Amino acid sequence: MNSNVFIGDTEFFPGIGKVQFEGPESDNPLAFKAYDRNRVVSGKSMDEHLRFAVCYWHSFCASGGDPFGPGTRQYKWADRPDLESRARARLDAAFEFFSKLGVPYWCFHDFDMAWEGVGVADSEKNLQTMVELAKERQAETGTHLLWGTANLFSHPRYMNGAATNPDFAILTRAAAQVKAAIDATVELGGHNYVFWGGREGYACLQNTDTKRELEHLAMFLAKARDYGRSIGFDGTFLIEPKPMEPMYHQYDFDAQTVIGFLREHGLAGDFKLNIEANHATLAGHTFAHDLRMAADAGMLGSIDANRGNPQNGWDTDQFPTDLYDAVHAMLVVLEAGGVAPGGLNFDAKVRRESTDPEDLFLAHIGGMDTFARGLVIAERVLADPRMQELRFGRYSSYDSGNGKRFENGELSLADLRDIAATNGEPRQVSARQELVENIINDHIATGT
Ligand code: XUL
Ligand code: CO
Repeated sequence: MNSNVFIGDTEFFPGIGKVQFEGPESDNPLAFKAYDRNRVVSGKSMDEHLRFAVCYWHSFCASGGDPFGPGTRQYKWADRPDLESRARARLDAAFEFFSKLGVPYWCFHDFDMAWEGVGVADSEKNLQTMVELAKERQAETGTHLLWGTANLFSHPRYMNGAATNPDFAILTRAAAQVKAAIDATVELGGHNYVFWGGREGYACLQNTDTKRELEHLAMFLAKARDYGRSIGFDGTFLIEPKPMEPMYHQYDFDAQTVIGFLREHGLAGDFKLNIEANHATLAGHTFAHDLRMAADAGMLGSIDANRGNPQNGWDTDQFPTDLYDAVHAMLVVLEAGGVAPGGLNFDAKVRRESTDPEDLFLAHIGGMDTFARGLVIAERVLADPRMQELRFGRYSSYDSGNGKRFENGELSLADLRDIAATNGEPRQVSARQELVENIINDHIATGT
């Protein structure tokens, strides 16, 4: 990475230099306290484990608007006179930010990086213009693309869905966008391509042919996969589960729903899951639950790192600062052997009341330090023999004898009945949940 303080013709974050690791004793808010990129944890550097990415949409497009009022942040790139110069300045600001933060990856949607044209060809041209500039900026700063995606949910034409729209004409527009976004992802060397089906679902069950819509979705994904492979994309396709919002019900409800869908339609070889914390909690799970379900299926592809607000039920996309959550997430990631070629993308936005450019740095520094700490603590928890015993030791009755024969499929239901009848009432075995929780807290308290 070069040492330029800014990219292009303007410095968008003046007064802020490269963010450095200063360690736990530092009181500099613009320094990392825990994220020490080359520190080795569990045999790999923090960078290799964490693969942090900054998302384009929340950080450089959203200005803080909510359903009750407009944006609160004044972006320097927003006062450029036309759409193209605004998009170019925004991209320069983004790469200045990536470079100063020292983050290795970024992620984008087609129309947060570019702007939508008057038709398919015009939109493709706009995206291509921005891809060329992004390619230069990637090379100048050493930032890589974790994933690209197409926004198939904001434009009013997608109000009834994209790949699951009852109107074939809309599906073709979605296909055009996905084709161009895959082209852009490949051009920029992206490691993954994401599908988040925000409008793929329904608002009213009685006016929806759910069976046909799901078949259309599977066909659409298969054709996108075929196209990607045909142009040399060898990365992972990712589905990002979310149960609701904006739709009343979304088809990609949670990890297990998506795993079942991918297996049913023969897509499991090319597609994995991008698990987002706040989506898992919206589905009534914990973040770690959906990570574990994906990991158990061999389909943990990537992570959208954020958090919700326990007091309400929507997708607040807050920066992940909850250490307990991060420890539980990293326990799954470490056990799964990592998320590469995925990473940890901060799909998170600073609060509407956080209006200084510096807030964007503080938010990312906090998220990166939280996961770095989570990683170090998770390594210790996994290395604690008590934890292994408390989890895996519970299943020791299946390790030999009849338990093993059951696992091997050698015992019938009648055989199981006979074993039960001979053995009498099984002895009670405590699950020791409180001990598990206490041990994890002890490791957290030991620090990083
Ligand atoms: C929406 C969301 C999206 C996806 C990409 O809740 O998480 O930003 O990550 O489309
Ligand atoms: Co997301």
